[in-house]
Amino acid sequence: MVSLEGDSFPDDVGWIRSDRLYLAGRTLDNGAFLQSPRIIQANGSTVGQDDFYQYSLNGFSGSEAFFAEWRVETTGSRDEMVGVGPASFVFSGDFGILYHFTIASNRVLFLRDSFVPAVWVDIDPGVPHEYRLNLFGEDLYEFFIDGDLIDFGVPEGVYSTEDSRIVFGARSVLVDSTTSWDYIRFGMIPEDGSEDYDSDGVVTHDDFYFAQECLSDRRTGISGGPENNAGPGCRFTDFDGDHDADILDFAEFQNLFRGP
Ligand SMILES: [Ca+2]
Ligand SMILES: [Ca+2]
Ligand SMILES: [Ca+2]
Ligand SMILES: [Ca+2]
Repeated sequence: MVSLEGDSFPDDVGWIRSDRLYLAGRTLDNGAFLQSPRIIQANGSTVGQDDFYQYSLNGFSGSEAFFAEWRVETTGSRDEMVGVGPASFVFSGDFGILYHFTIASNRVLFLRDSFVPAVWVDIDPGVPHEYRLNLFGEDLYEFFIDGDLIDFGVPEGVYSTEDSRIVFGARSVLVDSTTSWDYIRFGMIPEDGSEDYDSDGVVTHDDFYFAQECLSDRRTGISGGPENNAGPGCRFTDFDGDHDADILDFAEFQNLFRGP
């Protein structure tokens, strides 16, 4: 499992920063990684800044159950989408299969490739949203926003393969914008009820970080507490299998807990 929690710059924790001509400003703020591309004048023309990062999925190639989840908010409107802005998150690679997300303040575009219909989704502006893609080999892909299943189907092939990589970033196309990434996480989907988020076979403090998050109901996309559907990202901590993440599940977390 790889996670970028917004308290470090991506290139300090294993991501490769793309070499761009007009790099956007960036900062860390209260657990979020912020990118602030601007429209600038350069060499007599108007250009938009951008900033992109990539991470190789080589270590995950051929996974039977792979997920990526990211929580992001951006100020750029849907007008930016003509130039693949303001924010994008891409399951990329050198060959055919890909999953491509363009995210604006109030709209999301999900593309698989040019032969299948694009999926457009309106979202509430001004709040972060949680996005998640589950990939089950050749059998199934599932796309969620804030825990709601938006699109699913049979993939055109297995992802990831040896050339696969995740790419994300922000770009100004027509206007200045700010994109705030609360986190980006990806890896093997942990077993339901295992309490082992990072699938390393032991329940430790690293898993606690994610389990306690699932108990919250104060953030968009997370519905902790009894009788709520805790969503696909919290199945690992739903020990009793009733779809919620509550104190009963957490009691089992404590039983399995093996220290830091
Ligand atoms: Ca964060
Ligand atoms: Ca673990
Ligand atoms: Ca319960
Ligand atoms: Ca439960």
